[in-house]
This record gives sequence, C-alpha cells and structure tokens, in this order.
Amino acid sequence: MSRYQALKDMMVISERINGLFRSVGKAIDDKDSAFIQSLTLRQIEAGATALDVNVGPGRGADGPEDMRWLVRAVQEVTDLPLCIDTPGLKTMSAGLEVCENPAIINSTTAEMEKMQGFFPLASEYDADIICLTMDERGIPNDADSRAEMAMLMLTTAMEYEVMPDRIILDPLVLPVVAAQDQGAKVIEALRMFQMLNDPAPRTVVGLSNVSNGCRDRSLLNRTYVAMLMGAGLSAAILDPEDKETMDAVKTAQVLLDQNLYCEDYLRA
Ligand code: THG
Repeated sequence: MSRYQALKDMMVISERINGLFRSVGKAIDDKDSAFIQSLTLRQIEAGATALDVNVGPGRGADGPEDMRWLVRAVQEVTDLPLCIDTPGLKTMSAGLEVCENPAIINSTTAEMEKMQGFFPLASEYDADIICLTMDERGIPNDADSRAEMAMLMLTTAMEYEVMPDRIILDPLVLPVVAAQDQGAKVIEALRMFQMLNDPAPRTVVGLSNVSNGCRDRSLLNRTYVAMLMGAGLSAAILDPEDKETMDAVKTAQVLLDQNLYCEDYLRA
C-alpha cells in the first residue's frame, strides 16, 4: 500500500511565522529572535509538524536577507520541516541556502518562467515543492482546469529531475465571501489530483484563506478542514493555536484512521 494512502498523518503547517501579522513583521524588522522563537515553540506545542516561513509582503531588496535571518531564527529551536514561503526566486534561494531542516519550497505556479526558476532549486536543494494550480491567467474556476495545470506541473518537474513524490499540489482555497462556488470545486480538484499519479501526489491548502473577511473564522476553518481531510488532504497551513480547529483536525484523523491513538482519544 502506498505511504500516502493508508495511515498517512496529516501535516499541520503553522501559518503564524508570517510577516503579514503585524507583530511578526515588527519582530523581523527588529531582528527579535526571542519573539520568533517563542512563537515557533508555541505553535509546535499546539501541534504544528512543520512551519511556513514567510517574511511578508513589501520587503523589496531586503527580502533575501530577512528570509535568511528568519530561517536561522526558527531552525535554532526546531528540526521540523520549514516551508519557505515567497514568490521571489532570490528570497527563496536565500532561505534554502541557510536551511538545515527538511525544506519545502512554497511555491511555484504553472507559469513556465516560474517553473524554470523553482524546479531547479527543488532539485539542487533536494526539497519538496508546493505547486499552485494557477498561471498567468489566474486561478481557474473549475476542477478540470486545476487538474490540467497540476498535470503540467508534475510532468514539467520531471524534466528537472523532481519526481512526483516531491510535489505537493495546492488547489488554492479562496475566501468563501468572494467565491462561494469555489469551496466545492476545491474539494473536487483535490480528489482529481490524487488520480494523476500512483502513488497519489500529496496535497496542501492555505486553510485560513477560506474565512478571509468573515466573522466567525474558526468555525469556517474547522468545518472546511474536516471536509478537505475527507477528500484526502495531506497537509494544511493553519494556526494550531486555534484549539477548535486543531480538535477538528485530530477528530478527523481518528475518523479517517490516520493515527494509532484512537482508543485513548475515544475515552478522553
Ligand atoms: N497556499 C500556500 N501557501 C500559502 C497560502 C496558500 N501561504 C500564505 C497563505 N496562503 C496561508 N497563510 C495565511 C496566513 C494568514 C492568514 C491567512 C493565510 C490570515 N491572516 C489574517 C488576515 O489576513 O486577515 C490576519 C492578518 C493580520 O493579523 O494582520 O487570514 O493558500 N501554498
């Protein structure tokens, strides 16, 4: 049986080490490693099994240096995989150069220029790579086009010696307030992705995108994560300190027979 099907443990990727959050952006500006490291340890304590590392938007020429600093600060306190999150090739290279933990490149798109830049880095640094199903025309609004782009990325990656087991496909979750029809399309796309190769490629989402601009964000996030896990999701970028969402993840893991703690859990 494939290691990605039965008993696969969902990867919980912390979304909080991101300069988009004001406090984190300030810590990056001030090179306050104590702040970053205590946040990292809290996220791991709450259940993170990997960490997204993102310096945030608008750093311009400082991007690479900030990323180097941030990766170093985080890996001083953990050996967990780091998901280096930037659209910039220079900032990505800088992060990978200093990363000693297992690395995940977040991300490439299906744009030829992006793939030509990022797949060689995945090969050079022996990293996993997240592939977003979008191109120069944007995010497709149906599952078939997402699957088509996923296939293009899987085949193009192989030209750079990046094998399908290093690929993590992301169907791109959109805010439900902006695109209500996309919630079900993403689930359909996830199912289609898993049929593109044997063993099935892994999948990931940025969960909190779904609740952007909504009032009860946690309720939307945790309901959606359970639905996505039922469709075979392998990883989610989320805030594990949101206890209700983490409880939903753990409960879905029990229901999907993804871990061995079922008896303890059921008695708890
Ligand atoms: N796919 C992949 N990577 C991703 C995303 C994705 N990385 C970034 C993002 N999406 C996932 N991370 C976040 C982080 C924060 C929020 C959403 C997704 C978020 N923040 C609040 C907001 O914007 O309203 C609060 C920000 C603040 O406090 O200022 O929602 O989809 N591969």
